[in-house]
Amino acid sequence: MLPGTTPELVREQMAELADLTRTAGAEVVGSDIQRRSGVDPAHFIGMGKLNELRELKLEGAFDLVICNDDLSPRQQRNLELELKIRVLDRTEVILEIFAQHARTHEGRLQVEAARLHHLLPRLIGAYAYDRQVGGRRGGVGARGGFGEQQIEVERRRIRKRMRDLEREIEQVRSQRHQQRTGRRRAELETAAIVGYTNAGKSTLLNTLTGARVHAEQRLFATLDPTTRRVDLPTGRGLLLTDTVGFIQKLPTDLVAAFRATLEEVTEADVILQVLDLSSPAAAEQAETVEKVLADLGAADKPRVVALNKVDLLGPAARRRAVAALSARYPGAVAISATNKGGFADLLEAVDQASRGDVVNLEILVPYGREGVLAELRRIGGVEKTEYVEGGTRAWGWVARHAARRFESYRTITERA
Ligand SMILES: Nc1nc2c(ncn2[C@@H]2O[C@H](COP(=O)(O)OP(=O)(O)OP(=O)(O)O)[C@@H](O)[C@H]2O)c(=O)[nH]1
Ligand SMILES: [Mg+2]
Repeated sequence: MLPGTTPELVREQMAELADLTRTAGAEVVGSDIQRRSGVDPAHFIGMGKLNELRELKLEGAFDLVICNDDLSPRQQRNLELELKIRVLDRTEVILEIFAQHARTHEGRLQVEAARLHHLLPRLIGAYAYDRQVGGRRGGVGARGGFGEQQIEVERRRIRKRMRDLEREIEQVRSQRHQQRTGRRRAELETAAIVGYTNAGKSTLLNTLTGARVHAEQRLFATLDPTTRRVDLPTGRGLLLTDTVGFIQKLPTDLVAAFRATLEEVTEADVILQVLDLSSPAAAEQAETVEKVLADLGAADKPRVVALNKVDLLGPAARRRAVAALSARYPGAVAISATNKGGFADLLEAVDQASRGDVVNLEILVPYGREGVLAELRRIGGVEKTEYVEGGTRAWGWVARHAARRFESYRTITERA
């Protein structure tokens, strides 16, 4: 624990690290926190702590050490040499989980790129490329036996693989871009569901749209984006995308590698932010999400905040939690993604936030051309209709970029 953090924050981070560790498939047998004024450049922890760990290790208490902060390649290697076991940091545990959960070609490419990027500066003798990339588990591979020359060969091989991956990921990006352009042509506004991992994003997509994205009580259940259409109360359709969750200290390697996926967030018209209100760390998680959104350049997009999992809280706890977050997010809507509580208010808020740059229309639709009105309902809104001689007069609105579709029916152009 370093100056600038509080014991509560460190405890929460350690609890989360334990969750990450279990999700990655390891068992947590103990944890320890050391208070220091600065990290030890050679070993990260102090010599006294290192000796303690060495003794515990001799007693056979553990066979893996995971550090909550990022270790430099040198610290990691020194610790491994001193303790003679695998030493990982938080980033590597997250990379491991991503590697296990990547299902699609796109997801796998991105994870591999992130892992290689992370591995390259750590390729110092103790690592074998095949174990790292070919084997299911990351971290420490075969020990010793690697001369400088061999390492250089490995380095070159990894750099080449990284260039190939970069090219493939670029292709994935342009495919995604085309898909988005295709969706744009459908003239529907888009919203991206974002939030801390395990906040309930996939559950929300599923209950709102009938999608069947895998949702689970584990971290980073979702890596690949899924887009489905949701019908707003007015009948307007909106495209909703669920994607990878955020976490504090999200490895920068991952953010860079997942650029193709995260563009779903940057390109969305609206951000639908899901917060797990039942988590004691809800406020910190919200801060993390703010940081990532700012990094992605998406912090200023129109946003709807959903305070999820209210069903897990009693009335008093619920009031307290809602009050605590409403100061930060005044228009936030309390919901339960599992039992659809609060969905009417949520959809209303999403409807308002996703109207974007709209123009009001007054159109006259001849009888027999009712499809035009249905179209206006689907991509915009109809506020009032009146049957007159010659057809139906309708007042409504539509996104500016789609207004020309109704040009030939307009009776008054540009009202506001
Ligand atoms: N009680 C309750 N549980 C919920 C609610 N929403 C989601 N959950 C549970 O929370 C867990 C995580 O839900 P997911 O939908 O997978 O969360 P996510 O945000 O998609 O998580 P990642 O994809 O892992 O980032 C699951 O076990 C859900 O059943 C809710 O409103 N109430
Ligand atoms: Mg999910």
